[in-house]
Amino acid sequence: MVARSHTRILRFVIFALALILCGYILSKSSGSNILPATSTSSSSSSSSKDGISVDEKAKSESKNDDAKEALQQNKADSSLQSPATPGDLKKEFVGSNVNFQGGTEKATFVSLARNQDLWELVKSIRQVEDRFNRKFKYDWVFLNDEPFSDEFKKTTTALVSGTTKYGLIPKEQWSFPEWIDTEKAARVRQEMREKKIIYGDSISYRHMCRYESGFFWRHELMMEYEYYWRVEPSIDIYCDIDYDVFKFMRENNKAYSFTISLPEYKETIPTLWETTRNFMKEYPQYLPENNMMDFISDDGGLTYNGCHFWSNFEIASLSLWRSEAYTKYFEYLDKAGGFFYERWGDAPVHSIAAALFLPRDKIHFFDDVGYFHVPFHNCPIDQQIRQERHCMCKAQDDFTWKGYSCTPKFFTINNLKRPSGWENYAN
Ligand SMILES: Nc1nc2c(ncn2[C@@H]2O[C@H](COP(=O)(O)OP(=O)(O)OP(=O)(O)O)[C@@H](O)[C@H]2O)c(=O)[nH]1
Ligand SMILES: [Mg+2]
Repeated sequence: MVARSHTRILRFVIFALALILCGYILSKSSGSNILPATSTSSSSSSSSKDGISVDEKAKSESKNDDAKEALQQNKADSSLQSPATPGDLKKEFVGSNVNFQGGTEKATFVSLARNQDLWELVKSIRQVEDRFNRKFKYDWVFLNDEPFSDEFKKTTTALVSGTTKYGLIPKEQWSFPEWIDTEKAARVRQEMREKKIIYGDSISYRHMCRYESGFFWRHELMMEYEYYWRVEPSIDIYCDIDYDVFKFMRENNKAYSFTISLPEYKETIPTLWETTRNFMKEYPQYLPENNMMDFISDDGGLTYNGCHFWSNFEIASLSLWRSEAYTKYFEYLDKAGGFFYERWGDAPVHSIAAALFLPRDKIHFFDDVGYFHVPFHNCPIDQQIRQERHCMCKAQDDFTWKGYSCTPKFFTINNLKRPSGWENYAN
């Protein structure tokens, strides 16, 4: 009798345990479906053998294979990402209400300019104000290697709805560092002049690229801000922007954004990638596992494919440049001398850094602002966006889906959904 009741209890316990086990398995599988993409990807990649850092590859005998495997892993991880299109992210529209009390982010516009750039910059400012800033009234910082003229200051202050600030660039940030062999640099400029490389013979262009790479974010006027939007002379903003892009960046956890991407002119950066690879070998800790190496390299980091975000438009977090990783990276590049011995641009430097030092989901493609800097246009091909935002551009001019653009690659590697009909704008 006792033995029979024991058997019954034992059977009951086994049955109960089986039920609990089933419940546990079910809850695990549904739980993984609702996990945010980043945690899903990091948990899956942590079980993988390695990440994508070149240094890790260097540790192994089969460098190339490891990198390829890591690249595959990254691709697999990115397929778990959401949302489906860049436009699906959270945006708080304020409409075209110019009486809106203004933006609340610690953010500013920033323009590096010469006094003679004034009237081309005025056109840019006027459009940025009309399309966006008259609603949000963010500050505008102007930087120059010479003092700004009164005309420059008066004219721009009258146009900007926020507070304007004018900064002088310290001489040591706009001159040859002492470790640069200026004769060697002069020989390179002469060679580039003969090869007719654009800006190849210019000293000031090189200072500009070095400054935008390593110093604008350290200017004392920039210290109080967390985000910036870089504006150059002679650009166009094609569409209304009725939401606070800085707030958008913060709320969606974005650190870098772009409107146009394309391959760099290789003659200007012969050793930039080699120098970057050496940096990665020395500092593998700066590369997060879910970085975007596959945007800038098609062979797992062996070579640079030249893809870069066109940095004449940038909305980004200053913390990216202030980070230890980027500060060290810039110093490393600066010491290598390529800003002067070659003609390294701030666009490939920023882009390589963003792709390597950020988790990929922190990089955003703005598909709805409409932008032009000679000679490329970003014009939303979605007719509804163009009409709703009063865009003044032709979809046929949009560069995004053209063969030379790197943005299709950005969509592919991040598993983003392309707008319908993109094929019609590919040629
Ligand atoms: N203060 C200062 N600003 C400069 C100088 N050279 C360029 N800039 C600014 O740096 C930014 C980039 O220079 P751009 O001449 O537009 O360079 P780019 O966009 O590669 O070339 P473009 O196709 O000619 O526009 C712009 O905001 C310029 O106003 C300079 O010597 N001094
Ligand atoms: Mg320009």
